[in-house]
Formats: sequence, structure tokens, C-alpha cells
Amino acid sequence: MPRTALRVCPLCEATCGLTLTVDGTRVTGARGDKDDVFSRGFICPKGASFGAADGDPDRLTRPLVRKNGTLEEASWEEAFDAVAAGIRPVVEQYGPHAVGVVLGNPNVHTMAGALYPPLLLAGLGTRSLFTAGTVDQMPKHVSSGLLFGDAFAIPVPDLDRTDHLLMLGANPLDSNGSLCTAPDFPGRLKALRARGGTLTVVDPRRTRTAKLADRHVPIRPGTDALLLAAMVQVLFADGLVTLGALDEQVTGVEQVADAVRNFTPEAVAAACDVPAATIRELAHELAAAPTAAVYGRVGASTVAFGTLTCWLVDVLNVLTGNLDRPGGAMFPLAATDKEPRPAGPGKGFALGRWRSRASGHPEAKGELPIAALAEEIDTLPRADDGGLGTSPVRALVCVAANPVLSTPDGDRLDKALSSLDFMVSVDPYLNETSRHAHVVLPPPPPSQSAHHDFAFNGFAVRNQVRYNRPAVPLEDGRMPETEILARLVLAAIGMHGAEPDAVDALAIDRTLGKAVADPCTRVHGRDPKELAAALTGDNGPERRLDMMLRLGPYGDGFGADPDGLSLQRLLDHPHGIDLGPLAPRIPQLLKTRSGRVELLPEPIVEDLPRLAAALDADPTAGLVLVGRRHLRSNNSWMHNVPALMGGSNRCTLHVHPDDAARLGLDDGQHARVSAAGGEIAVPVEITDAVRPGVVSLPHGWGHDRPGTRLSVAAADPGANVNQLLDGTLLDPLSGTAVLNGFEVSLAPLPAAP
Ligand SMILES: Nc1nc2c(c(=O)[nH]1)N[C@H]1C(S)=C(S)[C@@H](COP(=O)(O)OP(=O)(O)OC[C@H]3O[C@@H](n4cnc5c(=O)[nH]c(N)nc54)[C@H](O)[C@@H]3O)O[C@H]1N2
Ligand SMILES: Nc1nc2c(c(=O)[nH]1)N[C@H]1C(S)=C(S)[C@@H](COP(=O)(O)OP(=O)(O)OC[C@H]3O[C@@H](n4cnc5c(=O)[nH]c(N)nc54)[C@H](O)[C@@H]3O)O[C@H]1N2
Ligand code: SF4
Ligand SMILES: [Mo]
Repeated sequence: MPRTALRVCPLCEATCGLTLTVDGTRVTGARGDKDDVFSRGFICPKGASFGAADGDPDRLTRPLVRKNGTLEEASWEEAFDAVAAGIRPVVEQYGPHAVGVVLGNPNVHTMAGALYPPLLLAGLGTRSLFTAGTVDQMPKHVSSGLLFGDAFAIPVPDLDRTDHLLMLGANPLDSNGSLCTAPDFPGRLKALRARGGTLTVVDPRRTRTAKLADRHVPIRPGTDALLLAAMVQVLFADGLVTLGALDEQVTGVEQVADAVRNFTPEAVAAACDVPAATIRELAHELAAAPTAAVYGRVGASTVAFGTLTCWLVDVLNVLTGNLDRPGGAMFPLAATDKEPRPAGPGKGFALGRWRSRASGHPEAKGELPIAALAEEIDTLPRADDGGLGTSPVRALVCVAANPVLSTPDGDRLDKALSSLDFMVSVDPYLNETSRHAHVVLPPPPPSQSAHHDFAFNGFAVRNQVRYNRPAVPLEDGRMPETEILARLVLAAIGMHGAEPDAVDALAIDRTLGKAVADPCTRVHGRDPKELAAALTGDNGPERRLDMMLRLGPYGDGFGADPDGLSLQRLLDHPHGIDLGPLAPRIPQLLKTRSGRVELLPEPIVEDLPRLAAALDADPTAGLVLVGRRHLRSNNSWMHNVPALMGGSNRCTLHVHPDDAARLGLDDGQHARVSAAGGEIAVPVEITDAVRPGVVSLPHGWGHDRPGTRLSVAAADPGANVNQLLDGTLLDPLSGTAVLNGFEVSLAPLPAAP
């Protein structure tokens, strides 16, 4: 008899609650859970294919261990023996930084990815950390670190209450939203317009989101920082600045006025290809709206001025009185966040505490640019010590990441990975990256994993909390990903063979020890052993969730508030618990040294001359490339689900009709695209949805490398757009790769015979 089970969808950031139909151990259907407190029944085509993605026959079921050069199925015991034997000698001979750790996007979609990587990094003591953040949102972390003293204090548009949304470089109708967790983003945008609000979309492409907007500004790629700086200039010049409730909370306002003085609308118009009058209107509309939010995402982040753009987004929110007020840009408060502390000065945010070995890139938020991963492996360190020792990276722990496709110059990375002394991948697939590993540890499919959104609740447009136990019992021979990572931590830190529960017990001891010693918590002065004994849950990860919930802002405080949250309360509410609309959090959340919002931080001052220089560049030179996402795709790893492939989900190059005519390209014909990192051949799709001078190609394709097990994806491999990049183009403050707005050249290829 089929039964149903609830599961929050892990396939994008919207976190929709799903009702799964389960037949035995197979998920045979998925529909939106109409009782879910947050998503209220919404589902998209990807969520509807949950069963197909979950049950993909190409998913690995057993660990793989390299023997005589080939990957063979092995027992878990053998696999972890090989991990310990691979990593420890590297640490002992070359030091901890010789072990690199790569964390990919799905870590923010799993409990394991939230709970164990911090312990792995601390236990190893390595500074060689590379994550998907530096091909994504790192500029936002840096800007928030500088403005608010906390890299995770990222404001989200208060989508359900705002009167005006200015969106740059985001296409939530296809991506379902990012750093703004909102199930049914499209419906929420339609509701904004239905209540009389306005939506402006700035994007070089006329996206599905742009089509929904009141105004679409088809900006020249890479120039948003100029546009936003000019809007700030207009606010000052036209007397439109108002800080509202933040009046006493912000430093550096006058200094910002000085810094943007020369970025007038007239000065930036040619570079942005946006009329000066339009820029003035955008600024006036923003200032005049009863409430408004400025929001920028991937197209405002993975660009040459990524950090400046992200900073200007929040400068505009501050200067129009919209930061931290209902209807503006607000800070969520997740159930597992720390209990709020009294306001006051904090430690601030530092950049560049160490530098990469080969090129001397400064760290940001403890990370090195993932675009520099290959050179950190294949190049000997420079003589001067950036703080990483004298050895290149010789061993790699890769969790839920596919950098061969998702980061610049996969061909070079391919070679570098194959030269490592040791590599372990925690990945359900044998793919372009994991094929280089000496050991592959496959997590079970999502239906067999418990779920809680540690990451996305911190970016959600409404505070709420949900927890699902596994929808399907763990198959024989499988290991939960939480246990895989706990055992990996033990193997990496020289405790191979200890019980994985020891890792959770250690985390619990540390957290409770800190909490009872902290006079600002409700458990101050209590006995940590007594608190640990009071934790409930069937396993280590559940006990840790229980602890975080109970210590958190809505928690029961271990008895202080009997109605507060605990694991048991979540289990009693399978459709989740609503924790209310977002509420103002300034000044409490600020952790800058001044205890204020520091509107013009020094690193920004130092980067502004680079922006000024962009005013003089010849904007009409050459073609530039931008990315795009498709509703039925997800980065590099969902091209293996037949139900999601085909139709318009294809790896084609969008070219404007004027450019196609100029270059002699026909629709469907193949073109050669060349840039600094290499060249690829792709079919052309002529469309006026891209502006002239811009071509667009999706990422995550290029599934034609040997040695993978991706039968569906390999049949229609597409080409890897990131092969066009050589890894040297970075936003200097955040180390984030420039994936949008880089120059390419195009040539027609003869039709295939
Ligand atoms: N040109 C260009 N490049 C881009 C982008 C772009 O817009 N343009 N976007 C960038 C962005 S925003 C991102 S986030 C990165 C993503 O970069 P990555 O994180 O490197 O790439 P993904 O394709 O998300 O690959 C995730 C890996 O996790 C595995 N996986 C899936 N589910 C699980 C799981 O439950 N557990 C584990 N352990 N593994 C799992 C998959 O098999 C896959 O190998 O790509 C970036 N690359
Ligand atoms: N269906 C689907 N959903 C996804 C993903 C996926 O691969 N597929 N990936 C997930 C991930 S990891 C992330 S990070 C999010 C990303 O979510 P979004 O940020 O919404 O992602 P994109 O759809 O890449 O939108 C970026 C937009 O920026 C535009 N753009 C490019 N360059 C510029 C520029 O210089 N200026 C401006 N103003 N715009 C520019 C592009 O044309 C594109 O429309 O999506 C997530 N959801
Ligand atoms: S919008 Fe995202 S979370 Fe919701 S069903 Fe679709 S893929 Fe899943
Ligand atoms: Mo991302």
C-alpha cells in the first residue's frame, strides 16, 4: 500500500514542503504540502520530479575505493581505512594546510553539510578552504561583514510587505530565488503588483522575471555598481536621503556622499547604456516609495565589481530608510540562530588574514578563491609566506562539489586533481570531479535523510521552522550522510575508528560549555552535563538540533520558557511552526567595532578608484557573455534526470539578432566561443531576449568527460561555459570569479556534414 510522508524539498533555496507518495522504499510521487506553514502547497517542476531525482539508478549505492588505478566498490570500513591512510600522512609530512577542503552547494541543503564541515576544518586546522561561495555570494558576505560586522547578516527583501522592489541580476522565476528564501517567489511578486506595488528588474536579458516587471532596465553587464553609485549620488544631490529609524545607528554617511560625487547619472550612462534620466527616475522612485527594497543576486555578485555592487545595494537600502524596517530589507532570525545579545561594539570583520600560495589572493571569510584551486595544487608556493606554509595542496576532501564544471578552467583542474596524493569525494554520483577521487563516499538519497534547513531559514522572508525525519528507511548497506561526515572527521583528525557519536558529543560539550559560561544566555551558570542529559533525539544530529533549538531565540531555554521550541515541539508539528514576520534587529545584530552600521568601510574606499576607472573604458568594445538558469535544471548535477531534460532546457548560446546578422550566424548553427581560458563549440539560438553585445550560455554542462557514471547527462552533454575562463578574473575584495560580463569572441562553425 502506498503511503505518504512529508519532506522539505532540497532542490533549490525555496524550501517547499512536499507530500511524497512512497511505495515500499520508492518515492513514486510528490505534490506540494498545502498545510506547510511556509510554502502552502507550492511546488515547481523540479520538486514534482523529486521521486525521479531521488531514485536515479545512476546514484552510487556503495563506497568506491581506487585499487590499481580503478575505482571499485568496497565496504564502508575499507573506505574509511583508506581515507585515514590517505589524509594523515599528508598532514604529518606537510602540515594541515596541505589538505584542501572543497565544499559545494548542496552542503547548504543537507543537515550533514551544516553540522560537520566546521568540525572538519577546526579538527584539521587547515586554511585551505574553497567553497562554491567564491563562484556565488561571497561578495555579499564581504559587504555584510564590512557594513554590519557579521558576514552572515544578509538582509532579504521583505517580499510580502514591500511596496517597491528593485531587483538586479536575479531571475527568481527560473531560479526560484536565492539569498531570499521564498516558496512561490513568482506568486509573491504577482501579489506585490496586485497590491499596487512596483517591480523593477535590471538584467541584460529580458528574463521571465523581467517580463513580469513594471520596468525592465537592460543594463550592460558588469556595470551595476556604476548605476547604483549614480543612484546614491542622486539621493544626495536631490536631498532625498533619509535614514529613518537608523538615524543614530550609521557612521560614514557624509563620506559616502563624497565618495560618489563624480558618479553622476550623466557620467555613468554610456558605460551602463542606461539613460541618465532613467537612473534619476530609479532613484526618485526608490526614495518616494512608502517602503522599498533593493535586492541583487548572482548577476550582481559574480561580476568584476561584485563586492562594490553588493555594498551599494545596502547603501541604497540604508539611505532610503528601508534597511531593517517592515517592507524594506530585513534580517531574518532563524530558530537555530544564537539567542540575541545586548547591542554594543563587536569584533568587526577582517579580510586578508592569510593569502593563497601561488597568486597571493587574500582570504575572505576564511576562504580562498575556488578559481585558484587548480593553481594551489599545481604550482609551488611563492617564497613569501602568506600563512599557508611551503607545500601546495596535496590532499583534498571534496564534499558535495563539482568544481571541474562549476568553476573556471576545468581542464586545468582535471589535471591538478589527478596529480593529488589523495582525494576523497562525498558525492552521490561518479561525476566530472568525483572520478578523480581515491575514495568516493555516497550519501543516501534525500528521501532516506532527515532534513532541517539550517542555512536557508537565515535567509527566509518569514521566520518559520520545520524538521523531517527520513521519509523512507535507510536501505541496507547505506550510511546516513551525517554519519559519513562524522566518520570522515574522525579519519581526518587521527581518531579513525572512534564512534561517530563522539563527534556530536564533542560539539554538544563545546556549545553547552560556552553557553553556560556566557552571562547573556538563559542557561548561564547551569551544569552543562545536566543540560546534555536533557537533550532528546534518536541520534547525534537530532540531539544537536534539539540543543540549538532550545538555546536559540525561540527556544525553551532548557526550561526557562516551557512553551519554547525543542525537537519534540517540531516533531509534534510536522507541517512546521510559523514564527511570524521579520522584525527589526538593529542595533542588536551589529558586530562592527563601532557598534554602528559602518557605511563606508576602508576596503571599499580602496576599491572605488577601480570603479572610477571603469568610466573611461570603451563600453562598446567586444561581445560579453552572461549566464542563465533554467527552471528544470540545477547547477551541474541534475542533468541526469530524464523527466527534467529536453525541451527548452538545453545548452544553447543565446545571441541577439543584430549580432547574429553581423557575425553571419544562423539559428541552430554551431559557433565557436573563445576567451582567455579556452574555446567551446555550442549551438546558437537567436533571440532578442538578450541585449545586443551580449551572449548567454548556461553553466553546469560539459558531461562528456570519460570515467563518469551519468548515463542520461552523457547522452546530451552540452559544453562547459567555465572552460572559457582561466581563473584569473576575480572580484579582488571577495576572491569571487567573474562569471558574468567577461569578453568572448564568436565565429560561425561550418555545419556538420
Ligand atoms: N559560469 C557559471 N558558473 C557557475 C555559476 C554561474 O552562474 N555561471 N553558478 C555558480 C553557483 S551560484 C554555484 S552555487 C556553484 C555550484 O558549484 P558546485 O557546488 O561545485 O556544483 P553543483 O553542480 O551544485 O554540484 C554539487 C555536487 O554535489 C553533489 N550532490 C548532490 N546532492 C548531494 C547530497 O545530498 N550530498 C552530497 N554530499 N553531495 C550531493 C552532486 O552530485 C554534485 O557533484 O556553481 C557556480 N558556477
Ligand atoms: N532552476 C534552477 N534554480 C536554481 C539553480 C539552478 O541552477 N537552476 N541554482 C541555484 C543557485 S546555486 C543559485 S546561487 C541561485 C541563483 O539565483 P539567481 O541569482 O536568481 O540566478 P540566475 O538565474 O543566474 O540570475 C542571474 C541573472 O543575472 C543576469 N545578469 C548577468 N550579468 C548581469 C549583470 O552584470 N548585471 C545584471 N543586473 N544582471 C546580470 C542574468 O542574465 C540572469 O538573468 O539559483 C538557485 N536555483
Ligand atoms: S521551488 Fe525549489 S524547493 Fe520548491 S519544489 Fe521547486 S525545486 Fe523544490
Ligand atoms: Mo549558488
